Amino acid sequence: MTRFTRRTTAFAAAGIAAFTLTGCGAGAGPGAPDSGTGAPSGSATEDARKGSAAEGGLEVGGAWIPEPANPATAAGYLTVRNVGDRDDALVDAETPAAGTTEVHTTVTADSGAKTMEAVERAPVPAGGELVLESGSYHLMLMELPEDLSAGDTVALTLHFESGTEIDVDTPVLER
Ligand SMILES: [Cu+2]
Repeated sequence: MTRFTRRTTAFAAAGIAAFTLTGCGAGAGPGAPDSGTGAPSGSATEDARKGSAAEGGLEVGGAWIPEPANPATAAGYLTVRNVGDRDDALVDAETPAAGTTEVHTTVTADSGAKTMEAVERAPVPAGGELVLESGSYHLMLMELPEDLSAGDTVALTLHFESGTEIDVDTPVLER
């Protein structure tokens, strides 16, 4: 709990706006004409390049990282399908490609401004799915030791509340 609070504070100090515009894609809209429009469906070619893996009743698909506009941070998007009969939740993620990886959600303030917050769990209900995408839950990769470019592959490990761990090779793709 302490760690969570401290991270939230750190975001405020570092400037949430910068992350919002460059890290998450949460600010996609009129000012970002190149992002978002085809994201939910994507092309068949692009989908084939995305990462997938399965373990313990959980299936991960459509894993990808948009090539970061800001070299300091990157977002990770994927879908987790729970084909088991037990509720689960994504609680953590890690990769050698980032010093810190967090599970974030996107919140809309009364003003309409979108910011993001670290969460301790993102639910994956039995028979349901968790979608990590721009403007919603997503992974936040921070403190990148090296720049990520389209064509790179990131070894991502997802940790679930049930104890299940899933490794998924996640490609960096152009936005
Ligand atoms: Cu984020």
